[in-house]
Amino acid sequence: MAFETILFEVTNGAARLTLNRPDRLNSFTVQMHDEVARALSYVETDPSARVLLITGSGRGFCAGQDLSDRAVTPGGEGVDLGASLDKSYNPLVRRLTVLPKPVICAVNGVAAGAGANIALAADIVLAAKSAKFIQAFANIGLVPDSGGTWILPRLVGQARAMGLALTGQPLTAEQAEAWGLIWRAVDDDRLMDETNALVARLAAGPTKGLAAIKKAIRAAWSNDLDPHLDLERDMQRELGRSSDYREGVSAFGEKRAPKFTGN
Ligand code: T3D
Repeated sequence: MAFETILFEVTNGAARLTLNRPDRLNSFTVQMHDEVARALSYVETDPSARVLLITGSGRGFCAGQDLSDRAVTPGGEGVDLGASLDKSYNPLVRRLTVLPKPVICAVNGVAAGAGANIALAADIVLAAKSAKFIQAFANIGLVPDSGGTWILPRLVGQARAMGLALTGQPLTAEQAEAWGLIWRAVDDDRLMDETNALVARLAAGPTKGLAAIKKAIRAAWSNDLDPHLDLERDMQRELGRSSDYREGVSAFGEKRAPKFTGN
């Protein structure tokens, strides 16, 4: 696959997608959305890709929408940004959250606007300590999109969600970790080593079981306990028939590391 705005490879069980417009802090254009969508289609269908890593090149992770693509002037016409969300941002967030494989995001630098919320749509977020999360939307008269107004109050509570969204103030990676917005803030020079270790661990994991964990935890946002217990039962029933479960139990008994195949 040939790409111009992203880097994409699948090696050792892991798909690695790098947003690659560093001069524009990896902000999204129509072309970049198209290329990310094509890469995601590959990850969705290729069983050899058992985990997806998303990161950015250069000093930023992603500055959201490329504003130079929005030809608006103070006295001019407005634009239908809902169409952009329908076509690009919402499908991307939906696909990341339902992908039956773990999505890891390594936030290497500033994550602003939709860039912040696409990062937060990942299942595990690691960030360099120098990175910042900015709900930049209020600065340009918009509402946090890409799931921002949905995920923020759930992860950090209403008071902090309101503060972040209404002021657009940057949140440091360390504060984001302390608030429960992300998994871990790590020293900048350790980010990719720590991310790669996590990616390797998950790529060698019991893929079906990991997919079920992801699905169950995400479903918990909207389920009552009773149906959720039924969901766990149904998942466990299916996983009990998987070869990775049999391998995991056998390996435990034999005091060796399991060799999961993802089946
Ligand atoms: O439109 C729709 O489809 C609706 C959906 C919207 C989703 C959204 O994401 S809306 C929010 C869009 N994003 C922003 O408003 C963020 C804009 N950027 C910034 O506020 C700042 O750049 C940052 C806080 C992210 C980083 O600041 P700083 O000082 O570290 O870097 P900088 O100097 O501002 O940016 C570096 C370069 O990247 C600069 O270009 P230059 O001057 O070197 O030629 C800057 O213009 C460019 N850049 C940064 N963000 C964007 C961008 N260019 C286009 N679009 C951007 N979003």
